Amino acid sequence: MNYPEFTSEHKSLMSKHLSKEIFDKLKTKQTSNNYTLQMAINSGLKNPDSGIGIYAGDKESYELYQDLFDPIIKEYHNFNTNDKHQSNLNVNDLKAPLLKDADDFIISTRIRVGRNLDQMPLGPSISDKQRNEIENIVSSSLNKLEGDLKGKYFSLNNLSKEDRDSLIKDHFLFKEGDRFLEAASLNNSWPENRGIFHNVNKTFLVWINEEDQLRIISMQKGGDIKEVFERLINAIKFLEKSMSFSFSSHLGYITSCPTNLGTAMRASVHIKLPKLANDMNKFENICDKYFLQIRGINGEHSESEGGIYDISNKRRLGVSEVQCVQDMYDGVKALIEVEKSL
Ligand code: ADP
Ligand code: IOM
Repeated sequence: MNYPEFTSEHKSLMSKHLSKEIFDKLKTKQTSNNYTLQMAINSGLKNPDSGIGIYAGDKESYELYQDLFDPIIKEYHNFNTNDKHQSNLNVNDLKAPLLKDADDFIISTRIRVGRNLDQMPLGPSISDKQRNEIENIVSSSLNKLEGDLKGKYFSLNNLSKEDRDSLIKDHFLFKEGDRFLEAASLNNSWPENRGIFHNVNKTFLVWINEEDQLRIISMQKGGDIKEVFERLINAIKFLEKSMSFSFSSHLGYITSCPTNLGTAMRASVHIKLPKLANDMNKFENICDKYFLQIRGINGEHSESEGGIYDISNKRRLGVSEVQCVQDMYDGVKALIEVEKSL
């Protein structure tokens, strides 16, 4: 492979940080799972509008291709090569009383973490057999849940097209045919061994074998952020009893996309901010101040509709889970104050 010809269309952090010198140093390496630099950067090359444009195929990728991953991690998370990650899953440390008038603005709250099994390579380099094993391990553990979290696992193959579409439309299920994941080999053998577990009222969900092997999700209508966080913590603790997740003291939970390293947490609200939407400069400045990211109404790479936005924490590495949720809560509180004043 020759050094890629990046054009002004390439917006990703990968295209920004992949110099010819780094490329030449890394281009012939491969991890013990045969994951190469070419595989890692394919998504960003095929999709110039990628935000990051690079995926790890295994934990080892973050070490072997460190010359490229580290500056990307530094820029996205403000996290240095020798820094240590920290975790805090104590809900009592979160300062998030119900916001006044929250339900006039917040439509729903969702907090998810990504996880990958310790003994497996990451999604971009797992085999069909390993994907099948992961589905069996995770779904059989989830099927043992009792109480509020009790539910059922549905493999994509056993869901009708109609049911799949309606789960996607209602924001419960990952979308199909994502071109970023496709180019990262994350959609290989689609839809085999992918699926969703959910409890009866769909406040607790787990996606299996999408961008990460598990996306553990707690969500509900309205703005009770603490309740959503508490449910998520209970679910994580339950799963940790029967499986061990890939983790390092430096990078925290290991995920296929470097944006998710650390806590792998995205705490978000769907929120109506039609007045702020008319002044995107002001909107973005508040989001930057509180370390927030703005997404559209159908998740990453989608547009807003009707002045409704998906607002979430941007920092995930080097800050604890409590801090991720606190960032979102503090920022959302500030956004609501400004929206009310306009
Ligand atoms: P992820 O959150 O796992 O990074 P996406 O950004 O693609 O992935 O979002 C996945 C789905 O979750 C999308 O349908 C998105 O609209 C939905 N979603 C995200 N935040 C919320 C929320 N606060 N309330 C309801 N749905 C949400
Ligand atoms: N997490 C991942 N889907 N995303 C950051 C892709 C990208 O835009 O590069």
